[in-house]
Amino acid sequence: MSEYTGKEIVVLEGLEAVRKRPGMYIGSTGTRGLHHLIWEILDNSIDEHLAGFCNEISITLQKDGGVCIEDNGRGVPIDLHPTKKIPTVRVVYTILHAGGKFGNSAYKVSGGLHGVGSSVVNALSSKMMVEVKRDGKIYRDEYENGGNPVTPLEKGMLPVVGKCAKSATGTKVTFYPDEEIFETTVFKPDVIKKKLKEIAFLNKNLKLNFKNENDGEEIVYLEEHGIQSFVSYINRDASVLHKEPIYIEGKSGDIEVEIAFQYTTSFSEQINPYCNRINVVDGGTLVTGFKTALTRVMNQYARELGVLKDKDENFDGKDIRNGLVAIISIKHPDPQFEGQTKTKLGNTDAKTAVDDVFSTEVQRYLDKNVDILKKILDNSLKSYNARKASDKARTAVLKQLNDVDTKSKLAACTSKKPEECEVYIVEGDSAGGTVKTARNRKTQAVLPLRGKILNVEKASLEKILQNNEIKSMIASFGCGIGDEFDITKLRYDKIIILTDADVDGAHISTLLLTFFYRFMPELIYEGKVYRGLPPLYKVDYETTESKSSDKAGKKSRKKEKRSEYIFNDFELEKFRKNKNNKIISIQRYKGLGEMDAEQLWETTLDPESRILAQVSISDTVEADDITTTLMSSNVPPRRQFIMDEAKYATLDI
Ligand code: 28F
Repeated sequence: MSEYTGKEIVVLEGLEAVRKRPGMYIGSTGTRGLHHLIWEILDNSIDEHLAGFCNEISITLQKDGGVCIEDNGRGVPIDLHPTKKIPTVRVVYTILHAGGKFGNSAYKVSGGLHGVGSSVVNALSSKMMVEVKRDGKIYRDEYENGGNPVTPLEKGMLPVVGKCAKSATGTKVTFYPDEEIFETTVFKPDVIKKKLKEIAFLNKNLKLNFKNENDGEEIVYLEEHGIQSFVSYINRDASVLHKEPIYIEGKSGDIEVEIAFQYTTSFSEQINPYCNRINVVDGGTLVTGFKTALTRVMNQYARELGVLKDKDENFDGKDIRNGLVAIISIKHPDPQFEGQTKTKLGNTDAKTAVDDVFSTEVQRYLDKNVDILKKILDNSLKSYNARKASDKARTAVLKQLNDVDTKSKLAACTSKKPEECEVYIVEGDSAGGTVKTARNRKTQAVLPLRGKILNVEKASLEKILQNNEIKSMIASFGCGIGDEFDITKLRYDKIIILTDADVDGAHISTLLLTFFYRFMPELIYEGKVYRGLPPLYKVDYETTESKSSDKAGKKSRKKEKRSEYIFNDFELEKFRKNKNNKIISIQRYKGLGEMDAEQLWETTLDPESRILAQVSISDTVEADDITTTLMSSNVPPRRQFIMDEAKYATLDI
């Protein structure tokens, strides 16, 4: 693009590339990629908010399948672009990499794709409209079939399509995702609402209006207290050590730091770091700075207040973070995102900045709130003591593990090649027995669990390590636990949880997932954990439908008796509505125990015909949300969740 070659060619060269390889720009052409389109447009409005010119954004899902996003910022400039000789707004929307985020001081702190977003969305849309309000006039540009401009220019300028108040500036974008590109063009309101809630927490006082024209739903997201409310929200069902999350803010050099944190009575820690509103899930320097400062400051207080005596060792960072829920949000002028997924912050100055701001401000706060300080130190001391005790217990347990291995109820498989082996964790001894008979002994191991699993959210590490079911799992997986966990030692390629398709089963399965998530999270991140989905019904029926193997045109009208396994109520309903089938009997499986070995093999064990749902965590907030919701002592949300989960397990196949 070193010389001016005519706008059409430039447009096609840039945007064609996006249409050819959409995955490179938005990740995928599935639901995730589809929603990325909204995030890209939204990012531009948020940048305008960060620059200080926009405090309201509206997002509308239209009946006709389009999405409309409007902000009250300055409006994308409509003047003639100095080198491209077309209106700047058209440059922004039709030329890849056009955008003002490089070297523009107003855009110093911003996330996203550095402005390539708008043109990428245009490239992947069958139709797009942009309306800009500036200087009391409304301008409009329109594009079709992947970003081709269809609005004639008047002396190189966009036509004015209306008037507005001079103060009413802003940008409105409406787009229709291209059905030729996307596997689906149906947006999920829940995904969008969750994102908007997060955006509201991270941008206090930014008003976000959501409207779904398909069902009339309208929601306003506005968080006056930003990340402080975010922490309250995460802890909404947890029991907390102090009522309000502590809020810290400050600046160190060019870097703005905001931290909100609150202690709960649980045994886990959760730190969600954001840099320029981007969730850096793998942490990095900003998290290191926070942890270092917190450990130093708290140990200092513990000495001053005599919580730790001269002879005592310092608190470990982990002791101090037990039960901690924190959001760290920094704004950095030049963030370096590292790692394969670019989700780790690398800037060393971010560590110093967070440490500086946090240690100064948290001391200022805690000096005034000694009651809270004491509660935190007491909490640290408890986990310090528990750790000392469990270090001993852990060594003892790890020593015992080989012992457990031979004694446990694990029915091992004969193959020793992890890549072909799987272990079924089965609810109950009786179902376990059937699975043992039915399985492929070479590659399928079975670990029956008795009764309920310990709720690890509510128990100390010492207790957890004494629990027999948990010991058997650690021993059979072979890869240790917690800090000593080593996934390369895992003996199985798949860990398959097999429970009854009822509420109890869903509960057990969630307790198991909590255990994995807390102590062996890599298992989940690496996609090793699955849920086996046993059928709910067996239907015997008579059918007049011809078999697919029949010769074309020669439909056999002969009645035939057949039977079929059905995995959920929705499928059963569909089956009932099929006029060709006359149902003779429906057997409802109340549990795995009701199936014989052959049925169990066919429906749940045979890799050719079984249905497995891979357990994934795409987002730590959500995962933790689930575990905290479940494990809190507050009963109603827990029950609701288990029911939802049970529904999910039978429906989402
Ligand atoms: C619904 C989507 O995209 N909003 C945007 C602005 C405002 C400016 C801008 C955007 C200037 C030179 C590119 C206005 N006035 N909403 C949006 N609002 N882009 S995108 O500038 C873009 C750069 O090249 C803007 C003064 N400066 C910036």
